[in-house]
Amino acid sequence: MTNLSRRNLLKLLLGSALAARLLPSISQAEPSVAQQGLPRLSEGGLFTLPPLPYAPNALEPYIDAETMTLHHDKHHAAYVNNLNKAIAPYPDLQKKSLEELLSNLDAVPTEIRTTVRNNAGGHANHSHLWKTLASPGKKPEGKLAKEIDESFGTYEKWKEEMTKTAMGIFGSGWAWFARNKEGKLFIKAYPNQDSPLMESATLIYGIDLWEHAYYLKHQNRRADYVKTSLSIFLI
Ligand code: MN3
Repeated sequence: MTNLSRRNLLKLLLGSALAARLLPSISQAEPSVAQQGLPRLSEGGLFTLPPLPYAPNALEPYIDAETMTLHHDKHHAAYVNNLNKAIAPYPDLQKKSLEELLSNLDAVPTEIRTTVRNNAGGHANHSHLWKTLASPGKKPEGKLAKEIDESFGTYEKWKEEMTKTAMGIFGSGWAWFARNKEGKLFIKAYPNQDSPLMESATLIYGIDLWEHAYYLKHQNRRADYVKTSLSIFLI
């Protein structure tokens, strides 16, 4: 090997080592889709059901395994399947993320707009929910805890506001704690599977007020379920 080619080889090796070191920071700088951590489209243009990030019984006695299994394997799966069915004839829509679909529903053809609203919303809301249920008794920490105090007074007041919002929902819907695109925290009720993503907000924590989320365990005692939900989330 000549000196020149040895030098080139060295350069190449150093270059790839440097690239490997830089790669993690490049991937961390991905846009909002990755930050929200919502499922992306597969290469085939289909949405897929993300697996539960824990065993179905992991949150007992707070959430029973049967509810968790039905909720994820049947209800969430149905939103994914219905969304895929709706966008199947529209190759352009199959390139869009959940955020892109939901934040610009006017770009969705009228004949499937409600179906996409309900099912993309259902897919996004549930995908986020599974990731935030954990660690009983854990409270928000650090910057978010400080922001909650600034925006709502205290963590207890924030809980009261979440409870009031959740209990005020008539029929099925969600109480969402989210951050609007200006960076402000808010709590708001959404009907059906509507999502703060429709307003380009970032999801933080949602309480699913559909009866399928709690009826097996709590029956008509929605207040018990809301209290439970507020005791087991991890932000
Ligand atoms: Mn649900």
